[in-house]
Amino acid sequence: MVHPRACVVTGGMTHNTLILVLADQLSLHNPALLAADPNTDAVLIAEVGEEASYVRHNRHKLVLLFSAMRHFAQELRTRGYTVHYIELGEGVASLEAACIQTLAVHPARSLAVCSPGEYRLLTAMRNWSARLRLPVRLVEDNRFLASAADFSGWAAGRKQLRMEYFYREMRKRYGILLDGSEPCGGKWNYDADNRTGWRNQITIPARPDVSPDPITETVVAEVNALFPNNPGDLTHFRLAVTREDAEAQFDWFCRYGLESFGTYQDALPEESPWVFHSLISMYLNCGLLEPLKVCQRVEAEYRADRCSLPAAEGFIRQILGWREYVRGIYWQFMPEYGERNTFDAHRPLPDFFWTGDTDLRCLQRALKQSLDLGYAHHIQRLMVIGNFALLAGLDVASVCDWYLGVYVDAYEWVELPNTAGMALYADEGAMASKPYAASGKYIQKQGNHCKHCRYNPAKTTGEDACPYNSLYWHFIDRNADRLSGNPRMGLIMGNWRKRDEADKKAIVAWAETLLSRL
Ligand code: FAD
Ligand code: DLZ
Repeated sequence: MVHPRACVVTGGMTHNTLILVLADQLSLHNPALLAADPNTDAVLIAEVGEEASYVRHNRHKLVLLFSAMRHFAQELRTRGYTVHYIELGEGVASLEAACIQTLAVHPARSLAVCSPGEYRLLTAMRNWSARLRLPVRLVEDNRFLASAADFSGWAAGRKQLRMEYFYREMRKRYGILLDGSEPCGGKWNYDADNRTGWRNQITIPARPDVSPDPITETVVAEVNALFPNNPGDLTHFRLAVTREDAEAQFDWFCRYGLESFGTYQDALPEESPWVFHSLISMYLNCGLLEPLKVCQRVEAEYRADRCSLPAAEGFIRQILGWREYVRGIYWQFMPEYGERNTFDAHRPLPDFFWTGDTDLRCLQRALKQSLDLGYAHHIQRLMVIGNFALLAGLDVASVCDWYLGVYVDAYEWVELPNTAGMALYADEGAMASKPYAASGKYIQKQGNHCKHCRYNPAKTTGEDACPYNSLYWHFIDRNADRLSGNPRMGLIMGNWRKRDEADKKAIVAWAETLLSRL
């Protein structure tokens, strides 16, 4: 293996364009790279302090990105590009500083960068031209299937921006799972077939690991040394850091996971942190995999009779639908979206969010794997951790920071709408038609954690009652004014109103006791 820095070209040749490639843009289809001429242009890839520490990133995420960046630099060099590479140990503070430092040694006539995924960076880059005193071109990120303008066009004049209708447009636009102009099977959505709870029905297959190569091993040592207090247990770093390995992981999923993913998408088993999920968000989000290719491969599995329609549709909906939709919501409403807080939730994050030390089994399992591995599947993020944060009224900004730091796939464009919008309903219903609030009964129905838990999901008050139960009613009670206006909450609000006053008092009082213990 060639050390990335070994190939850095030194000397004062003036490049035509210096192309900055960010850690989450590691694709040969990066539009700034596509326009490049390797004979006259050069690439800059930089590991910098500010990006590595603007939240407490999981160490798995840091290793994934830095190792993937180093491997991508190698790949570009083999394709004839000149790559200037800055490693974290060199102590460069920010992306802007990395550009200044590189341009001082390797002048260029202009700088180009694919538009960043976060509003924070975009705002900074808009000032770069003046600050760096050269033309800076922000090239639209075309690695997504809907641009911000496409989404605004779709959103214009609509009262509600529901994912389902956006998704149908995307299916039509990309000709995915269509028979002529109709959806395969006659229905757009097979969600009802994707919700089976877990009762140990089948064996969950073991996943193949990717063995760390010397570059990854070096990065693991550096990250352990430089980020001793960040979450993430690196004794088991198992992620792919190259396109080939990410594709192999996805291929494994298509062969051994996809069919059961369809059935158990919403399941909460004790037995596995991953269940039948694909584990590809981290690769899609940093450029190692491409969303359209992934959807097309899954459609091909269905067409070849290797998986059912509900499995293929259920998976494609996540990528062609949800992933594109949340990105659309982000760019549609930023920066003000980040300030919203429907329920005025400000309770500080309990310490156990950073340790996983809680005796609520489902929450403990979800928190521990999030901290240790940087991964939790969707229902753990939404209905276990997010639901707890919603019911307990945890501070929206702190919860968002936690999600942004803890997961290997987290970038604000995808994390914020999912956390503030979907999980916490902090966006006043821009995304969800009602809060995803649930009692312990939902968690019991979806999995087998309750069997291993000291709390009883059938009880609402008392030391052995599942805390989700009284917290659920406390949430309903304290937000009754706001929730009563929501037609989808009518039934539940009516049930609460009709309950015996003494019962209601006891439940609210017990929830207050639990909240005071947080
Ligand atoms: P699978 O379950 O196998 O799904 C396949 C793919 O669909 C995923 O890889 C992902 O690319 C896409 N997908 C599914 N649901 C969503 C969604 N709601 N939004 C966007 N893409 C989706 N996803 C992130 O990529 N980054 C985040 O920071 C992130 N934060 C989240 C925070 C909360 C509170 C919630 C509820 C969800 C969040 N998600 C996030 C969405 C989803 O939970 C993850 O994409 C998924 O768990 C990743 O695991 P997987 O690759 O095994 O996904
Ligand atoms: C997330 C991240 C991290 C941890 N480190 C770097 C880095 O050192 N250099 C870099 O170019 N990008 C990094 N990133 C990704 C950026 O923060 C990312 O481009 C934004 O989050 C926008 O999506």
